[in-house]
Amino acid sequence: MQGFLEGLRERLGPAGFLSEQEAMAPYLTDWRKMFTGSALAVLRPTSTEQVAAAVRLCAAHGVGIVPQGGNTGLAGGATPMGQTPQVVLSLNRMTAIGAPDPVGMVIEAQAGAILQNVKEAAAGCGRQLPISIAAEGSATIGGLIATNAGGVNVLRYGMTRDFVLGLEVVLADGRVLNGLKQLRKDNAGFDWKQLFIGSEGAFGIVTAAILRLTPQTRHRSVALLSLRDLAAALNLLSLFQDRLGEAITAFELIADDAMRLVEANCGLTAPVSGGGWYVLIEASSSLDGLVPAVEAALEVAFDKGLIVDGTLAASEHQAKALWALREHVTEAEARAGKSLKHDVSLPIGQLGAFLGDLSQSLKDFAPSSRANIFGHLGDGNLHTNIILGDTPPALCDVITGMVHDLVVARGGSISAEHGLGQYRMPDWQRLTPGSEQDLAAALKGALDPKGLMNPGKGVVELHPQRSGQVQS
Ligand code: 2HG
Ligand code: ZN
Repeated sequence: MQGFLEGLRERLGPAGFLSEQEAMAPYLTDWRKMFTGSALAVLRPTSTEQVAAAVRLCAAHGVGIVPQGGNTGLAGGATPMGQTPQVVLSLNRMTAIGAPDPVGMVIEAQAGAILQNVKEAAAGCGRQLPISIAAEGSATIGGLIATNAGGVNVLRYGMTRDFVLGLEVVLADGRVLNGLKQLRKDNAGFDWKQLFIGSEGAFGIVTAAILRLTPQTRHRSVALLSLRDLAAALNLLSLFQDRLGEAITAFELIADDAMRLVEANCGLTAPVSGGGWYVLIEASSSLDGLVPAVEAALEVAFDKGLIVDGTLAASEHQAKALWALREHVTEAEARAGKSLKHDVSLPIGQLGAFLGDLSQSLKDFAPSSRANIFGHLGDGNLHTNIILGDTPPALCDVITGMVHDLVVARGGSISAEHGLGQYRMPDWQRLTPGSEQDLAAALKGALDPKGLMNPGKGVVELHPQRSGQVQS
């Protein structure tokens, strides 16, 4: 192993090779300290050639590689796991961002470029990259692509996949696939880049991408409303879709309990009296007339009795303050003690029944727990996190398994936008039809026959124990 590590240090230089425990520590645990692993070294290449050289050396020595971007994931996908020898390969020194093309509406970025920086570069030429997540000041383009990240604008713009026009990938044997094309239309053969989007580094390492930009919207309108029940929220969504169409950019749900948690733990105050549920709605457009259209839609909703109370931001400052309430739910939850994360999606029509099942099952299984429910209602994606209270730790797997069973029984997914990582892999194996798992294993066998690309995540032939699922 010493010769192998020397070889890596030689190829990557002293700044690109960390092996001291203290220097490696931040790369070996996720930002929420839910998952911790060990590695022979942390590699920090500065170019695709260096990534390829490191991959070739690892392949020759049978060492696994865990790619890591901003380390902001919630499922342990970028943290090493298991006992096999592994290195972490951080892309955090590959941060180049190309000049945006305002006519072609594209921008090129290396995998380690931070989302916020890419968004600012696009905004500099009057275009936007409307991927919007709370961690955008740290999350990287490579990580977003590897997890096919979602966020609050999916309703209008789609997931990260919808922005990827071209991809450069280092394969498991160290060959480089250069697909940095700017094409919106390319049916010359199958679209191989899709294999690497959302597969969490299990097939190869994303090193750069060409991203699609959209026109900069010039007006936005943000409202916080309280509602009596989920049915009212769905009626409101439908009403807004009828009246505002594609201008609806976000339609976020926050349970009353979740809002109270934000108020109690983050020192913020909702300027709207509670009614069971809150929705935060954003509409945006390049065309004039957005605000009167939103006001008219709200008036109709009030007249129909859908809204208990509400406020429409009168300034950008107020809009940001309303968004802060939604953006602080995760932090408020973390301050409330240990919790289990669930990132589920269901057909929208099944959401109400699912939440009913969940509340009943929690009463039966874990009476001292409470659900923290919020998320992207317009996408059918809710975070049904469970704050454990006095629930015995031994029940964690049972609760998560129960939530996932309820989701699958109603045609849903156990991960809408965060990925499987190492956290959800056991339930994916338990709940996914064998034919789908066989297909995934066949692809893994073809692209990574030695099983060295992000071992245990994305697509897996190991059977790891669920670990570190409790967030404290
Ligand atoms: C969000 O929607 C993120 O705010 C985080 O996906 C969700 O903390 C969570 O569970
Ligand atoms: Zn989310």
